[in-house]
Amino acid sequence: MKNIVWLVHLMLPYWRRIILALILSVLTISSHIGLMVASAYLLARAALHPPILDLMITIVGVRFFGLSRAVFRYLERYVAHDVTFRVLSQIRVKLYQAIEPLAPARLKNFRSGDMLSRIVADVETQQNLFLRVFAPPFVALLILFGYGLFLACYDVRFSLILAACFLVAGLGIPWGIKALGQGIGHRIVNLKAELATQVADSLLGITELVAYGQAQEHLDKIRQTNINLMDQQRRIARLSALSASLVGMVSNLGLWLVLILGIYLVEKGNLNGVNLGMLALGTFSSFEALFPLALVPHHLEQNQAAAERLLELIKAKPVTKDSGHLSPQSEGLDIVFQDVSFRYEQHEPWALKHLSFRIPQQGKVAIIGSSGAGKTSIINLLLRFWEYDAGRVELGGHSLREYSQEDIRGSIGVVTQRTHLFNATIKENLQIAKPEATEEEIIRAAQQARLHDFILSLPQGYDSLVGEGGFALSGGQRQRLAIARVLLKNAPILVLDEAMAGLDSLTEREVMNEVYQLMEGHLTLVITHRLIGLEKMDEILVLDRGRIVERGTHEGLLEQRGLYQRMREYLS
Ligand code: DUT
Ligand code: MG
Repeated sequence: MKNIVWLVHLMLPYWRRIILALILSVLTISSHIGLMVASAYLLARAALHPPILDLMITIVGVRFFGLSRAVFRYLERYVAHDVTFRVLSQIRVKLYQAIEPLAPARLKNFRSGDMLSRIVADVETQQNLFLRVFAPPFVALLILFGYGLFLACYDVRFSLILAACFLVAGLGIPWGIKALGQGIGHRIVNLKAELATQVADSLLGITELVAYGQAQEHLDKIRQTNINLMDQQRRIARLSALSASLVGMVSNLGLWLVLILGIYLVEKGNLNGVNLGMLALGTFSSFEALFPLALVPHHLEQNQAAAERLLELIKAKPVTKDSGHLSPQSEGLDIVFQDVSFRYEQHEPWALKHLSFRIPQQGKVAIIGSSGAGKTSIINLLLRFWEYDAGRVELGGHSLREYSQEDIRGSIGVVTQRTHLFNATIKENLQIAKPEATEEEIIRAAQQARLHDFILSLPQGYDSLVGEGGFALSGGQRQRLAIARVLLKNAPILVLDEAMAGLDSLTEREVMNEVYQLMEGHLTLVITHRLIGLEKMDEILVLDRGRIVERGTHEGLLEQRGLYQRMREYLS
């Protein structure tokens, strides 16, 4: 229920349009009733051959209702959908605002297909909320009340018949349909998510699936989920058909009851026979308001299930609190880690244990160590993607927590281990770092990353597309694009996490020299497996299982004859 309250809350700002949509909806059905009533009355009166002038008003009525019904229907659809899409866009904005701070720590447990399904399908499901859940009962009630009053002018027993039919078709049938279709709404929402997850997974891993001959198995799984989803949808279709025929039966019964009562009243002289057909047909057409009611519980269930999944994202708390207001200066930034311990999840082993080191303002520090030693974790803390459990991290003399997260990230240029390139042009991929960059700046950054010549060799130059995830480029070219990107950003702190992976030694040296020259006077943190260019470092930290096991300059470490020396020997 809580999730529906949340959705209603989002609808409240549009209450004027909502009321307008409801009024238009009532007017549409009223026009339908009016058309039937006026036509039946006209036929009955005309059969008695009255002077034509007597029929004039009714003829105008028939024309008016015939036209107004179409006009009101159009306006009602227009306004109702307008409200619906406004609410959907509200939900999308709220969702995006909630998701952004969750990345990457909280989102790693969501599968990408599932996320996609939440963002697309679950949001879209909410378009039924007003159109198929909230509006129909209101409209039905207003019609019952309005037409009930009209009938009461002739005999109150007509109104009672109408009320009884509305009660059966508006409450009884939906209740029965709900009992028959218990849980289908939930299952449909979950199966849709499952299907999206399986499809997204297979598409992302299609190369591996084909290479390992597992494509057919995956296809079978997707097919099975699809069959399950179709089963549920078929059940809904069946229930929908059943409800339509039941409501149809009730309407016909209502028609008959009104006729029988009418004939009785005409015989007793309490009702003018001319009105008989009009009352019966009017009653029959008032049941139009009842048809959408049968599936209200089903749609409500589906809306609730989808809203629950949306709220799960919206209510999730980011792992790091973004409550600081400081903004890092462009100079004088040093980084201090003081006895920092950190793990990704409780009960998991520590990724970093009692880590202490300092990188001075203009210092160059390298972190090396075996895979899984915790090198990337240090950067995750620095960028405030994760929260450290103990100790203190300082930037320019203030705790990292005192800064605004956006500003911290603004002052750190980072090449991560897994660079993401967008399926756009090379230029656009570079402009992410600096949207207002000039042509010259872009070219200079590409030259410094030793990428310019390659780009020029492409038929479209800087306007060449890099393909999905940058797959039209080689691994080393992707990496160099990432380096060019970070050079373009020109942040006071530079962090390179395995940035040179995939580059041949010669290019690596060239790029590194260029980068070091540019970073002269800035703080640089380099993570590398390759142990190239470490002579230039002020300090090298050797990490092992989350602890610093050796530290010193290149020469100092060689003299220590420890892990560093062994790693070097092994490489050479
Ligand atoms: N870890 C997690 N969850 C994550 C990321 C990492 O539990 O989301 C664990 C795996 C590993 C440890 O933390 O045991 C350290 O990981 P990190 O990525 O810091 O290792 P690395 O030194 O960067 O390794 P590599 O050289 O392979 O990149
Ligand atoms: Mg790493």
